[in-house]
Amino acid sequence: MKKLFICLSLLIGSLATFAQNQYNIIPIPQKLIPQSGEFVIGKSTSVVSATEFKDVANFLNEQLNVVSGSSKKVSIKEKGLASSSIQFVKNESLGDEAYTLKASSKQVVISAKTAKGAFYGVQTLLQLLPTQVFSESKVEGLKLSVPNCTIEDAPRYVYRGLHLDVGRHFFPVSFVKKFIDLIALHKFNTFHWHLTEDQGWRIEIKKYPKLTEIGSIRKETLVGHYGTGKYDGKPYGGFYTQDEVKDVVAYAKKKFVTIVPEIEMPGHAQAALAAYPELGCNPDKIYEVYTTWGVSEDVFAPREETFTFLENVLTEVMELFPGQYIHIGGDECPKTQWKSSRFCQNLMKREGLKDEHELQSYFIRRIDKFITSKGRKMIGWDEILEGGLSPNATVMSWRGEEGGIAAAKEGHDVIMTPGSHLYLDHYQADPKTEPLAIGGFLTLEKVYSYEPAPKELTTDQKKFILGLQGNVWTEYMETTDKVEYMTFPRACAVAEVAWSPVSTRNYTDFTKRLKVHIERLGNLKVNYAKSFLSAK
Ligand code: TNX
Repeated sequence: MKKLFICLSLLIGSLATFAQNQYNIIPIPQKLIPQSGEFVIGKSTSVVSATEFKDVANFLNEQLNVVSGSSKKVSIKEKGLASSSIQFVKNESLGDEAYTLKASSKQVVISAKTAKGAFYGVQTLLQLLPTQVFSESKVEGLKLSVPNCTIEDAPRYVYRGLHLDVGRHFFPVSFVKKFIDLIALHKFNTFHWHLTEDQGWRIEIKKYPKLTEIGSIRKETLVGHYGTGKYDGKPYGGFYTQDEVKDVVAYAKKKFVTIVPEIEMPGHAQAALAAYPELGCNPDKIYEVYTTWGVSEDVFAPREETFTFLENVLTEVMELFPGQYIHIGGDECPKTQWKSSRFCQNLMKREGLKDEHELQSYFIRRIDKFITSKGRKMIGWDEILEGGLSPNATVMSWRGEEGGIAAAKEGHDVIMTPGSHLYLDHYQADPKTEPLAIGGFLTLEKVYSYEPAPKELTTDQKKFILGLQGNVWTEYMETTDKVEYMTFPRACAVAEVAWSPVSTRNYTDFTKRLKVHIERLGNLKVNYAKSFLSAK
């Protein structure tokens, strides 16, 4: 009897493991109950949707058509169940980004309150299917089976972001779209597009054509690490036209991704000054688009002409990007030139500003006022705390968490993106065996261990932490392949920290799921890094 019991529990145990092994969803859902049996998508299966979710249902249907080589259409039905079907159902009682998914032998039902929730349900369904469902063409003999289960899911944080610096290196629209696809696949909802830098201005501004005519091209680029003093001698440039930006914004909208555009000020502005030197502290200086990495001392002067220029630029930017947030940078603004500028020193006296940090704060506050007057919200890097935080600002904490903690204590919204855990430009494995990176050392495991709600905050203060973001600075990423290599799979870990409740998170389990997930990335032709596979 005892033996039989042992045998039975072993059998049940292995069946359970078998069942568990089929659920390799990243980010892991809040609640998943495995069930026996499977739903098989076949010739007779129909995709049925409430009108509101038709586009989302189409998105799923199109992918299924690609891999199965069929040309089925989605049918619209508010209620009533077809025999073998995938159904999209409206459920008012769910949260804005939440969904439920029920897979049983006859049907899969995805319920949501919003199309966005339904879209996340689709992302989960795709990850319940064999990984070849992410292929770009028909897969012969593919059995489209979904293991039965009941899932209830919703994100932990409202802001789940991934950032891309296109200033240091420029990446074409086709890649930006692929990046957005990958953002959506991982249930991130925000793409932070870092559009201007010392080394290149990358967005067309109609009122100031020289920003791209002159500011988008540098005459050469540093070779290797800062300090080598070697340059490649090759002009480098690129920018997005406003039509391309509109196209990308529309594309992101379909994937339920909001774009946060970033226009850097008052620092990281050398490319803009190369185009319009009159906006700098020394209008007579010959400014060039920066050819080396690091922090340039050439910054905007806080003159009325500069504010007019920036307001005009931001007006065009706000017309292009409908999201609530506009990022104005604010980081790494050396004060050297402000210190030795008669204009700046006089302005400080006139405005009663006691030092140059307060002058930076004056600068940011004026921009905040402008952005707020247009019904938008301003985000800035944590330096905007120095010299007094602007009333409506959201802070992105990058120099550790201190800035975020201070801002939350003052009642400001915060997005966590500390260099220690979320800088995907740092080395992810032994630098001896890795391609050149900026420095640092950030393993997949360390990213995964990140906890965005600091102990220093009370429960009420923690509510100001809106979420987190992985940053992809591209000084050392010359190609899209390298961007993918540095971003993945670490972004998968960022996604899980942002979406999944702490109680479901476990690194060993994550890496098990990730081994399946990288097959998906492979099918999507993502050049992900494999070093985590050999990490002890
Ligand atoms: C700091 S993060 C910067 C970037 C660099 C990055 C390199 C931030 C607001 N500023 O300009 O690219 O470090 O890791």
